[in-house]
Amino acid sequence: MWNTCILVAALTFLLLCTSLAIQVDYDSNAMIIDGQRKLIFSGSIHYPRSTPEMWPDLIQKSKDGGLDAIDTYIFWNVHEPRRRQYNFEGNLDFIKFFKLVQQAGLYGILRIGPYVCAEWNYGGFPVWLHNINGIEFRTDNEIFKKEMQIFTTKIVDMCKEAKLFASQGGPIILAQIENEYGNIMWAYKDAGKAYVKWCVEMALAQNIGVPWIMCQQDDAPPPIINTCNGYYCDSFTPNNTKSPKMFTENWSGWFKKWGQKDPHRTAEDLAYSVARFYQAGGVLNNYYMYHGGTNFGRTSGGPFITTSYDYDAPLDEFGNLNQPKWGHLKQLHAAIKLGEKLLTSGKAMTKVYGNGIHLTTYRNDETGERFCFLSNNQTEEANVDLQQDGKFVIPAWSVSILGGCKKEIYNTAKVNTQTSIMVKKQMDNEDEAAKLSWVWTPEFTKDTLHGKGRFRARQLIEQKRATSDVSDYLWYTTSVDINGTTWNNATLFANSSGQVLHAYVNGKLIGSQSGYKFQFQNPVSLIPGRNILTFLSVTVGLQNYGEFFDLGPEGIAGGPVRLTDNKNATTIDLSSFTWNYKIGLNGEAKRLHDPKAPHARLWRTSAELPIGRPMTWYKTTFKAPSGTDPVVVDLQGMGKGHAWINGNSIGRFWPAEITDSNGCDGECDYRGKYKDNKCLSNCGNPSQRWYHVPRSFLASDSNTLILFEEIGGNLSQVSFQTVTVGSICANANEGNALELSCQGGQTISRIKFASFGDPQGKCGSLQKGTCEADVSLSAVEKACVGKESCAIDVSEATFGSSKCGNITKKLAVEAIC
Ligand SMILES: *[C@@H]1O[C@H](CO)[C@@H](O)[C@H](O)[C@H]1NC(C)=O
Ligand SMILES: *[C@@H]1O[C@H](CO)[C@@H](O)[C@H](O)[C@H]1NC(C)=O
Ligand SMILES: *[C@@H]1O[C@H](CO)[C@@H](O)[C@H](O)[C@H]1NC(C)=O
Ligand SMILES: *[C@@H]1O[C@H](CO)[C@@H](O)[C@H](O)[C@H]1NC(C)=O
Ligand SMILES: *[C@@H]1O[C@H](CO)[C@@H](O)[C@H](O)[C@H]1NC(C)=O
Ligand SMILES: *[C@@H]1O[C@H](CO)[C@@H](O)[C@H](O)[C@H]1NC(C)=O
Ligand SMILES: *[C@@H]1O[C@H](CO)[C@@H](O)[C@H](O)[C@H]1NC(C)=O
Ligand SMILES: *[C@@H]1O[C@H](CO)[C@@H](O)[C@H](O)[C@H]1NC(C)=O
Ligand SMILES: CC(=O)N[C@H]1CO[C@H](CO)[C@@H](O)[C@@H]1O
Repeated sequence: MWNTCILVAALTFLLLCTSLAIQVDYDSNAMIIDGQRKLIFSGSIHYPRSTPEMWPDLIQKSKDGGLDAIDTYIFWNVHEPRRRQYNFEGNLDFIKFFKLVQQAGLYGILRIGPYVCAEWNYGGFPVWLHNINGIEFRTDNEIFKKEMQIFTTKIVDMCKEAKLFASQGGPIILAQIENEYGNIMWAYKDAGKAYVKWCVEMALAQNIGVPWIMCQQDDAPPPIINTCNGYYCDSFTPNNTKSPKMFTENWSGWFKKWGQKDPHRTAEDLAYSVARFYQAGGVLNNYYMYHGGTNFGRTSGGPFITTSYDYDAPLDEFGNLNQPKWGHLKQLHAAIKLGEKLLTSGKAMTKVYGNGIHLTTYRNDETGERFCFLSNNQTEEANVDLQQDGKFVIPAWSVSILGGCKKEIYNTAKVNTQTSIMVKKQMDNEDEAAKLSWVWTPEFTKDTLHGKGRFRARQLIEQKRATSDVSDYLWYTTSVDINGTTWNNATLFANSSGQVLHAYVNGKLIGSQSGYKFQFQNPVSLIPGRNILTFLSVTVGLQNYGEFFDLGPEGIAGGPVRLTDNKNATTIDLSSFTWNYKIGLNGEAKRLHDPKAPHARLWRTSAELPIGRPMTWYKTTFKAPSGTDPVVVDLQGMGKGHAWINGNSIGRFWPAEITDSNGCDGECDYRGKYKDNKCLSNCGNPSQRWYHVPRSFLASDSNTLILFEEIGGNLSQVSFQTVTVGSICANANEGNALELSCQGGQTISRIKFASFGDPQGKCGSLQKGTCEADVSLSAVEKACVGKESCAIDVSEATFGSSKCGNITKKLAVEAIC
């Protein structure tokens, strides 16, 4: 009976606890949550960059990877697309996202901003905000501050209502106001300082019961915690000595722009950065990103950020494990957590050995317990003699974590996780995939090409001002009368502030150009009398970073636009002519992207499908690939435009934007400071060829893909594929276990290579060394073939003698899923 009583009491206590306040506190060495001193591993997952159907899996994989917390920004412009009209549906339901985080038993970090940067369209600001008279962003401006306060309060109130703050028993342990303002504050002078002060007061008055942070804001007054963003934050210390050391954006990789190669940050270097941070007293590390995801719709920032926001994060764009990064970090988190008690006590001593060798010892003087980090920041391996604790070899640019300061339990440069090489698989029935049958319809352009618009002005209006960013597209058109003469040798000049410009004379496309800011110049021929000039100006994501970035013009803002007759050097400045404007495409107004819209008769079936035709809509139907692996559409051959699946945007596409063919050669060396031009791949290819089609956008039977092609494309290679693990490779030293696994229910079908001895080379080109055990291949085949995952003890007990003599042997395997 007595036991039952305790049990009932304990259960009641648990039930009570779930709805009770969780106290979040901190000091310089720990986050203190309900009295427990903790180190926090956090990862950024931005809810609008995936789908609600993906969230539970992404969150679970984060937890399995050893994270304690999930961090997200809040994206103002998608939540308030029109002033005071809010949207929190579907993948904008951040409340549901945080509830799932809570259900998984993780903490949440709420980064409201509401300026977020994030390679997000206009840094998260709605464009209507820009168009309010008298407003000035991110400074001591009453109109801006009022709008920012209204939005911040709305988000805080929604969280409070859903009881999401830890102080209410919810998951959110930290909240952030503003974002990296310290980087650009100089430009706002005293008004910037007043603004920061206001941000702090406004945030504190929200009364959320958990600490507020500001990143890159070294003058943040207490109790606001200033945090660090970057590739490395080991040398960062918050100004307030009471604040914990937090790394809010440790960039796990990098984002990509149209035309740029694929960035890659190695698992070894990312682990090095994180281990160095905790070695130097770090308390909270947040991976930016842990899952990058996809810029659906027109959400990508820029200009020129790609639709994929993969970021080379531990979870790839589609939610697959990015191995070995995910597994290598999981082991790092587990290793550091072994020292959590000692690390959060803050009793640390660092001994510098010279040559970039640092030994940091955390110690409990009462019990004598110790935990060590031994780091080497040089590009050569080093031998260190720790006397009675032993001799250690520390690989170049690495950190060893030493349990009890005696035993290496982890080294950031020794990767013991499999490498998974992801592949794109054609649909089972390839014939069917090849046989996508298309219908098409031209974008109706006769109106604007004939000089008609919806409103007019005697000036060249800035694009955001004209469109409020409801579309990427803005038409500018005017006419010029050259009277009785012919200008058969003339030049059209237009000064554009970006990002893409198509120019038409008398209904004919004469040239296109793209860039940040550029001067379009093209030969033209004008007929006697009236000539019509039309420009289609296109944005590809609005700027998201920099001081006064919000004021950066887009489109043919102010021009000038000029026509020059080269024969007699006469120039007409058209800048203050009467210009007719039209916002958006006719197809957008007609909702051509929506297969449910009643336009059946618009779509043409013709034996000859137009190829390379600009301004064309295409439509096809297809069956969803079977299985659960993520789906992509391969748009190789297409030019530039926008794609929709069953009416849902999967983002802009631009396969015609090819990357530079140089700069991908050479070994990817993890050693030395990471830069975003290191370890690049995908040279000379479309910068983005595959586009994510979330499974939840698909119906089991028939689905519709609609493309708007702006510059001309060739549909013959468009197909649906799935993304899955192709081959997997792993290495493990004698005495460890080697683990392999496929995904999505696939099994290991074949062992391509296995050698227990001194194998050489890397994944894809592994080779036998000077010696190996005879049964290497057969033993691995026996353990793994036909299984989804397997583990092998790497020892002579498993393999028999390797005939290698007195060396540390290792097992290397390449298998096919
Ligand atoms: C905070 O520290 C930085 C250098 O770490 C220094 O430049 C800055 O002036 C300090 N700010 C305040 C408000 O103390
Ligand atoms: C390595 O550490 C030393 C201090 O021991 C420091 O002076 C040096 O700048 C560091 N080098 C790199 C590449 O971080
Ligand atoms: C053509 O004639 C009109 C009317 O006289 C005049 O305004 C215009 O400037 C002339 N165009 C050119 C190119 O000379
Ligand atoms: C083009 O426009 C920019 C403003 O976006 C202006 O600074 C520049 O002087 C203009 N260039 C020319 C050639 O007029
Ligand atoms: C156009 O006129 C310029 C200036 O007179 C001349 O140099 C050029 O050769 C001409 N081009 C053509 C195609 O006639
Ligand atoms: C130059 O061209 C303009 C506009 O077409 C015309 O009015 C003028 O007479 C021409 N001048 C000469 C010298 O040909
Ligand atoms: C379209 O692409 C296919 C496949 O790459 C190619 O065979 C064909 O020639 C292309 N058509 C045109 C008109 O370029
Ligand atoms: C093997 O190497 C270890 C360490 O180098 C050494 O202590 C041991 O005596 C060697 N054993 C043999 C049989 O050579
Ligand atoms: C805040 C910070 O450390 N930013 C750095 C991040 O890394 C890039 C590239 O190395 C640097 O240019 C930034 O200064």
